Amino acid sequence: MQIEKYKIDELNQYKIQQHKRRFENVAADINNVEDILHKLTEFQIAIPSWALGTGGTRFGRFSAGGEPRNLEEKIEDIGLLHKLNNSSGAISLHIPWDIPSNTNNIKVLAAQNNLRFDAMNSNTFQDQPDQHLSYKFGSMQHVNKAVRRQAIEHNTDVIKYGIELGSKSLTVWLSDGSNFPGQLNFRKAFQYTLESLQEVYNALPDDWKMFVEYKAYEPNFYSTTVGDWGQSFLYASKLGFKAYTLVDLGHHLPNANIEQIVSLLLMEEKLGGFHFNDSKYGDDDLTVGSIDPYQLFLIFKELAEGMDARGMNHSGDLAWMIDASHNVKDPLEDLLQSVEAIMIAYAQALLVDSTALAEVQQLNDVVNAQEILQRAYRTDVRPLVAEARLRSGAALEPLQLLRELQVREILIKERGSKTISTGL
Ligand code: LRH
Ligand code: MN
Repeated sequence: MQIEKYKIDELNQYKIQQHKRRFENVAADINNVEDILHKLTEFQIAIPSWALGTGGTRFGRFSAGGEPRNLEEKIEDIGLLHKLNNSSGAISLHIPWDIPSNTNNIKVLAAQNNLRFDAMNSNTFQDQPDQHLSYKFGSMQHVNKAVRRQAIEHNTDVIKYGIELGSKSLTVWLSDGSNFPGQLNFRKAFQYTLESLQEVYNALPDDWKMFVEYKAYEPNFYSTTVGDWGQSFLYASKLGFKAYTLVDLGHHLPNANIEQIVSLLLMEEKLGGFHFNDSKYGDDDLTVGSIDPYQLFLIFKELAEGMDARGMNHSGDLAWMIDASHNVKDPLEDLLQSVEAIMIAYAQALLVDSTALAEVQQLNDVVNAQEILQRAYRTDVRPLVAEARLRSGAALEPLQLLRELQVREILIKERGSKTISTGL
């Protein structure tokens, strides 16, 4: 399904007076508004190919209908999101869920939808029907060298798909770990995993990056072999300059200070990118900013400050990806809300007066430090984010337009109400 440009212009025309009033009102107090709008327009977030259908839990899955039946339809759905907000200009594939049937056709279709291929994701957390050896007791940590070999070969195959598609990075998330004390020799598991990752690292093209994604628990519930930022940092440091850590917001133990982790990984030049989502308890994969938008703001404040400290390019030097699943929301509406929440947190972070903050920190003026942060956080930056969309030809109100155009109803007519998309 395509959204015609005139449909976007039509709704924008209807909303323009109200928007201009709100934009001029907030812009009046911002001296670097053009710089902020430029940064917002440049900022592109990759959409996970595995999040265009409804997710589920072991207790149930409730299909939304009209779900993409293949990679082509997933690219069309992300193209549709990108048309609406012009901030979703990349797709992150998961192999083997998204093996391209015809690479050239897939590249042409992605280009027609102004999409590039972000990080490729390998999968050694499930056994495939034609698979020789099981990953039941892990993949790269496995005591059996042949299983580790199988996992290494899968990852090098994923790199090959990525090279053909124009991707420049590989995300390795290993579900490896143990469920019971005594089940695993932690040192051997680490060494086997490091040796295996090293072989995959050595297969990377020169201009590629490898992201080592950590996670505290699930599916293993006693130990995880890449279980926290420290372990991921250790692997990435031992592997080489092309290896980085990847921060999935839902992969921390309760009350972890993620913004502090981000600031240190960035300082150590080992922060590769993000899987944005939100959570109240575990790896809930909820809509970004739906549970703790203040934490998201604090993370972006550390990102903006840390990247500026190193003269980094905000949009291109880190990998910005969403990793969420949708149990009760329409996947497209959920993703539009997630992108909006990320853009809002980024815009608020760009409003932080970092010079004034540094001064009050030097004075240990704790009260004013909070005032400076919350002045930015409490600024309604939605008109700035909307103005950036307007200037880049997208919709002032993407979610409203998606609903008014009855996109889900049309997709159900085109694809059927029972289609199930590959993914979690
Ligand atoms: C693991 C994870 C990983 C993906 C998977 C879909 O929880 O975050 O990034 O491979 O979700
Ligand atoms: Mn993830």
